[in-house]
Amino acid sequence: MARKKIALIGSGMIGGTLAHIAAREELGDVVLFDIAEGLPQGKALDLAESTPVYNASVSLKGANDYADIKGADVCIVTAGVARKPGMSRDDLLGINLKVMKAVGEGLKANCPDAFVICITNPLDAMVWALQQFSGFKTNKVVGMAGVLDSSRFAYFLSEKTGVSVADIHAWTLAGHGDDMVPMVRHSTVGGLPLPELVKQGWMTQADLDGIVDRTRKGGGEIVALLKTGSAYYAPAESAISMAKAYLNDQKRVLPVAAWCQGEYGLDGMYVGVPAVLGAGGAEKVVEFDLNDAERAMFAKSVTSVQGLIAACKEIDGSL
Ligand code: TXD
Repeated sequence: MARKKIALIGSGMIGGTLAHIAAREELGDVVLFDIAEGLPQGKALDLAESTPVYNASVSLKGANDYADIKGADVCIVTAGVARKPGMSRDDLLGINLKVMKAVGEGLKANCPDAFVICITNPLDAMVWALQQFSGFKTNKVVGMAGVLDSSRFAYFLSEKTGVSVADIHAWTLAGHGDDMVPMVRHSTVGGLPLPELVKQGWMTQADLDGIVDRTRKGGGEIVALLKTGSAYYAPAESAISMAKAYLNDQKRVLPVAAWCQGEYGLDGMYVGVPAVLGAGGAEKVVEFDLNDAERAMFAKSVTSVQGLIAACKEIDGSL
């Protein structure tokens, strides 16, 4: 069997980290693509020169021409601009929408069968735009945000309780904005739902509320510390877990921005929900039962995403 081909569209902080993990884990041959000349070539060469150290039998190539991603099995898209302190994810919309148009056309022409993972912000609107511009089936285009947000949630819970992250299952749903919905009732530490942990005295309700709030603002916390850009290690690891679920047909249930048609009462849009990821891409959306308060938070977040999609349509009349 030939090696798989992983195309990384955007070779900045997340793109470079993705290439590093993909090479170390021998997921396949890696093509780093960017509009900046020299950047993808330099990162690819640097990484290729590291492969003899850990005996990874993969090739890495930098490219400025979409022809080089021909036949890719997985494309992970980070192209665009990232947040600087003081910016919201939504401030990136105008610039990144144009980038999604170019990327969508490049993917359509060169790797029509690829599984596409969009990371570019504002995530839920950009994954929608990318699916529209590429014309790919909705199950083959997903967005990465929920795995990251849930991982942050799990990390904060681990820090508070002292329980290993391996025994924590945390979920966040809805849009990748500060109004995302951390699922308190559905998240567990050692099998116990979070409200039960409060009851048993593992943490106070105020502690839990603080963790939920910190999760929602987790991206901004990193931006404020780094000052020159946004998070990249955890986002890259998150997208790799999704790529592996597809490449190895793992049927993992991961929170991703998936196309919902009917599920959660939605009429054809991308938003963060748990979905089964396997060789068929996003194979099935998993529906959590939401209580009134959760449904209201979910609806608020969906309304924000719908606002961003309306803004995309206003900017680009072809959408
Ligand atoms: O959870 C999530 N989805 C996210 C999303 C978590 C963290 C960061 N998130 C977003 O990912 C962030 O707001 C950005 O929109 C993307 C990429 O973040 P990264 O930190 O990797 O940004 P960089 O380092 O600025 O890299 C972007 C690269 C840069 O090298 C540009 O030259 C390139 O994108 N770029 C392009 N490549 C190809 N084609 C076009 N048109 C293009 N325009 C810019």
